[in-house]
Amino acid sequence: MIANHIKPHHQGLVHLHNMQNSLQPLCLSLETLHRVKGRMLEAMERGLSRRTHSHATVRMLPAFIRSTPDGTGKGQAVGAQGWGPSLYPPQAPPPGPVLWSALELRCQCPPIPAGLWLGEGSHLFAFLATCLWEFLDGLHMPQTDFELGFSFPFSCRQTRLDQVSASPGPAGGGAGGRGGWLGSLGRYHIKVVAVVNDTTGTMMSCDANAGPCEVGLVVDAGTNSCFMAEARHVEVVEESEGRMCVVTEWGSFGDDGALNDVLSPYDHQLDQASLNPGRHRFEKMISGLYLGEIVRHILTELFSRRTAPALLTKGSVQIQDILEITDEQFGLATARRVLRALGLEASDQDCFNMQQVCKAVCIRAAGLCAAGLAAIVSHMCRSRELSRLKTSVAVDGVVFRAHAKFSQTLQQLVKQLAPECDVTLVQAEGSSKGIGMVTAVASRLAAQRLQVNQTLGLLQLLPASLGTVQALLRQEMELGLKKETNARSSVRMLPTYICATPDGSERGDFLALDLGGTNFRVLLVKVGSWERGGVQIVSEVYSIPPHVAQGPGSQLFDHIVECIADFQTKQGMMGQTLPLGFTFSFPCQQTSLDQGILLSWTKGFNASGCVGQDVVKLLREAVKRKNHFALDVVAIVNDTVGTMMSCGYDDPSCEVGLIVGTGTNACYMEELRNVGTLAGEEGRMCINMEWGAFGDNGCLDAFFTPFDRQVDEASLNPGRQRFEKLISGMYLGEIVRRILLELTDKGCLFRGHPSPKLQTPDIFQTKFLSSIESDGLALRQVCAILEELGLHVSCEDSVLVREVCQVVARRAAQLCGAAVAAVVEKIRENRGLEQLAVTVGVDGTLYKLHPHFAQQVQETVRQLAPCCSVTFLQSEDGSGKGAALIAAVACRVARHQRA
Ligand code: 0WK
Ligand code: BGC
Repeated sequence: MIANHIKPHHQGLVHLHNMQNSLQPLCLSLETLHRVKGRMLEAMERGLSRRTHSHATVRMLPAFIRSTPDGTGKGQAVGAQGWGPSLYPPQAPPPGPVLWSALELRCQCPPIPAGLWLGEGSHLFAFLATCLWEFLDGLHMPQTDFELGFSFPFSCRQTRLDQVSASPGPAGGGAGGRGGWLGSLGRYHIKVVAVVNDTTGTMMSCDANAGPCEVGLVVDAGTNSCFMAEARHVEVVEESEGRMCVVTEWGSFGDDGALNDVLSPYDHQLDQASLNPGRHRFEKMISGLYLGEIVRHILTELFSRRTAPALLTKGSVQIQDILEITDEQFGLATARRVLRALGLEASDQDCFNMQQVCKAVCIRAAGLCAAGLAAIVSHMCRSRELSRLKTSVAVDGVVFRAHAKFSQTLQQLVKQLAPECDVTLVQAEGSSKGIGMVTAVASRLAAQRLQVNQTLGLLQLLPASLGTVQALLRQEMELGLKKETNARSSVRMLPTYICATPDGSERGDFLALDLGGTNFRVLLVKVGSWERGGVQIVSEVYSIPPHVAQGPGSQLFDHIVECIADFQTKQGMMGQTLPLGFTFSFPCQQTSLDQGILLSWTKGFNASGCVGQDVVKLLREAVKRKNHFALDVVAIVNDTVGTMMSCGYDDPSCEVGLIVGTGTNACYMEELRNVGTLAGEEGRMCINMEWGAFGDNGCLDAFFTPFDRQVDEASLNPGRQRFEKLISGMYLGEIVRRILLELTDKGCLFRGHPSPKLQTPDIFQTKFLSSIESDGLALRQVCAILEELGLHVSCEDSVLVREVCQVVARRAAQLCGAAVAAVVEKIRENRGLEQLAVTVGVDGTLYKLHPHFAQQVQETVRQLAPCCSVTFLQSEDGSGKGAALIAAVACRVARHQRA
């Protein structure tokens, strides 16, 4: 496909047949290029994989650049570029120190003495430092502190954007280098913020407004490429979120023999005579340092009958000559000049043949480059699970710039080799601007990280702080248990009149209501022997609309009665009066099992005329009002108690009930002797802690961040349920939203532009946290959630939003864990045990559905209560079952008392 264009011209020294024979090995069919692309993809995978990375030929080195310019980079930075003998034609910005500020470029270009390339590395770096110093002096600027971006076009293993270890490179750059060669330079303080490969500088020099440019390609003395990979595929780095620029170092592709069937005899000759035989095989077929030698080897073969010393001299054919010779207009004249310089008196035919040879060598280089580039864009398309990828590729280097046909061939072949990708080649404005961009992006990201750490640092709790919360809760528990101090405690430690857990002898059918969580449920619970299947439940979910939850109390209880009636009708139970257990998930002061005075509403409820009332009475009054049926309420229980009972039915060592859902709370079996608000010394009683109100007396103020205060002030019950507002599902989304607004305001998110939706209270639901944090969710889906909120989202935005969600949810889980640790430690001490084994029955959507919450609670409990082995048992049937079991126990006890 590539070289079949040789037409006979004046019959010269070389027979047409010989020409075709000599150039045949350079002819690569599309099919061959597809094969090369396939092998490049495999080599890239090996480079990305932690298992095969160390011996991969295409090393896929992470560059620690996580984003490409978004047009907001600003500031002033110094760039320094050091590399081998200058290959740059006059119009390109020369190597050497540059000053970059807001797209203004100033530079200086001292030639680097060749000797320094093969000498002591420290000498080379000392030379570069001196250049920079002189350059800065030349600027006559008062400023002495500069941030520096350093383009170092050799393969480097980076551990951070500003930290590298250089491995010996091919392009004459033998000297080893370290990033630490700067610091204070006379009166200047230079902070190296970025060391970048020239491919990265090239990619970053793309104009941000020209659409995504996520690939950099250099075809100069050497050749190399980089692209923005999915971080989770770059296994050698910890980061798994967002993107990570990877420098392929594709020059060494084929060093393992993968290109043996593509290499021509000229390539082998060149390689044998090179500084590093057997290495950098791909580079030696493509880049400017070698194309001259390939041409010379072919000419040596073609003019074998007339050899001149110059023709046999290595390096006697220069890349500039080759590039000029391929020029349709002036090429033949240059060919004559070069052949004469090689000691050959050339005919027109010889010049024409020389031109064909140069074209064939360059076209093959373009073809191989296209196969490599196609592999990269296909990999990006696949790893992002896209059906079509659209990206620009920034290209730099003398071979690409000076050879018009090279870029055309490259563009055409990439289209054929990667038809699923829409690739635009963009000639880069030189990597100097790119380095400025990298430095600007690096300092922008560094500044942002500082802001983010400051903001999120407020929510990060050290083990000592969690220990303090544990101790403070214990203190409040003790206050709450004592009659004299109960009123002072923020944790009301409410007796529930539950002294025993089910013993399995309970039998019968019971009605149960479950109010106070996400859903209101009516349940029919049949309690039978284990043999007969134990407990069977039929239930129906009903909603409690906000206007009912926050309207007149009578309306709320009428609504409840309507739901019961609907349920009984559906179950064909009309006319039956079953004992009923009422799970009422709000703080109630009980004086018996079937009487509970509502102390305050919480969560989204605020029905009037209920606080201070016996809610069982309110329910009975509604039943009378509605006159649909009779009701036999035998027990009112808190959802924590219902949950403990429900789990206790399967696991008798379940003595703690925990809810982390819309609200949060816990109960546990306390020694009656410790319950100062009740008479009696023997036995135990279940205490509903109402820990949601922990801190309402100010004891937790040190832990409230400005975001927590904002959420509290905007809530239905400011100043109350402070602990709940740090932990439960009703509030976490709102805390996240307020942090996102703060970070947007600081320019760290969404380019500083919040959407109207994001400014709407309660719009960021807690379920978003669970989905955003779920491991399998690709960032693209995080973007989708945020775009739903009318936001323009970048990859980094998604990563940061996920981090905010993680920090808020982790704090909630840790605080919850500290509270559970306080409870189980209390039980252990109550019983004077060295070690306590206990089960905690848990329910609540946040605990059950958040991907990491449960595990983080358990981890915290293990740390803070090492003498307790705590099993967390998730309740399957909710607390309605528990309420029915409590009703069953109450009926059993009542029957025995009547007997
Ligand atoms: C299910 C229980 C119910 C409790 C709820 C809490 O059956 O009593 O109130 O869990 O979780 P939420 O629905 O608030 O997430
Ligand atoms: C209520 C508790 C309830 C908890 C979990 C809190 O708001 O005060 O009674 O147990 O939510 O639903």
